Amino acid sequence: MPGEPSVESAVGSTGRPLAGAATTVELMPTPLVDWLRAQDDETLADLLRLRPDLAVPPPADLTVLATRAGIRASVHRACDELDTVAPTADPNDPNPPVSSLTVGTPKFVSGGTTFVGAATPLTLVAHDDFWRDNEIQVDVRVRAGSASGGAFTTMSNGAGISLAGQPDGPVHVDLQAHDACRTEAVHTVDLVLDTTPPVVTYTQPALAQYATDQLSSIAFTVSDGPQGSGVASQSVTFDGAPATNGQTLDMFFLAAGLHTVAVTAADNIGNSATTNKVFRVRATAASLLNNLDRARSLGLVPNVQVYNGLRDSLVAANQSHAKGKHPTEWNQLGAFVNQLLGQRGKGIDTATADRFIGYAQDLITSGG
Ligand SMILES: [Ca+2]
Ligand SMILES: [Ca+2]
Repeated sequence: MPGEPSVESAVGSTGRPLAGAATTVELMPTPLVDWLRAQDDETLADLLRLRPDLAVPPPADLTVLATRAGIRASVHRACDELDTVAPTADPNDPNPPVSSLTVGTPKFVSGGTTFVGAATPLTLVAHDDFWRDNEIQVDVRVRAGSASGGAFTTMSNGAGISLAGQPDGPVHVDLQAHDACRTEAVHTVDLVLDTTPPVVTYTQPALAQYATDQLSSIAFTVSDGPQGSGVASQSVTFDGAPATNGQTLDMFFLAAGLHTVAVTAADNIGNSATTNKVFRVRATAASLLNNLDRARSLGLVPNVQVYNGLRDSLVAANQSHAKGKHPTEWNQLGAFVNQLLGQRGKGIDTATADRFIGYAQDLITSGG
């Protein structure tokens, strides 16, 4: 407007403000009233013929005319009639608006790449040196991957952009702000959408079922994939208790039945998932015999008569198993259970006896 400062911001080749660039403010070199005074009568007559709104009521002088021509409604009326492809250089509105995208949280920036999640707010922000923010609109186009082209959608300044339905990976948001007079050059904000938690791959335990004399371990890798924001955290539990990657799983110390390794991993956007690995521990007549010998060597069966009695039952059960005489095998395992019930806490450690009782009962119940 005449007499008011015009603001000229340093801009890059794309039309976007250069981050950190100095902004210079200077007075318009020629106020509109001076420009009007410099025109001949014919030019002024042309102006009033093209802009009849400036002539009603008749302006008292050129100062009134200049003031009237500089009010917002008047500039709007003038610009509405412009060819938007080649707008004229209206001195009241010399610059197009400048738009950008405000990226909320969760957000993760790494190596110049901005990762966002499904819930990350993306908000249009546009400013102009003549028009108010609510008088600016922004044309928006979202492209996934290497897609090009597509239609723009005109949105209100301050509106949110949704990436719903876009696949994970690179997403490009094309922006073009426009006010009543000027249109910004299209520019692009590059994002990477990450809505997927890291993937857990178990290498151990590898089997669905282990005998009670076997060993395994907890071994896994976690990856967020080539386009993911990266693994931010990971933790593992075994049967609900804290565990570690690489930890040995010694079935001798585990109860019969199902056991669960659970790895919880989150990426840098906060996508998190827990991946379970479930396996069963089940005795065989042979593994029970090995378990008993190991318990003896560990000092858990201090009474040698008790050890020999238990061992006789298991040797008999193994022989029946080898002959395919399973009902006889189960009877001998039943005798083993009764011996344990009679000696638990006496001739054999209580916890070990209870675990062996569970092994034998599970074996009988499963018909193994
Ligand atoms: Ca403008
Ligand atoms: Ca991810």
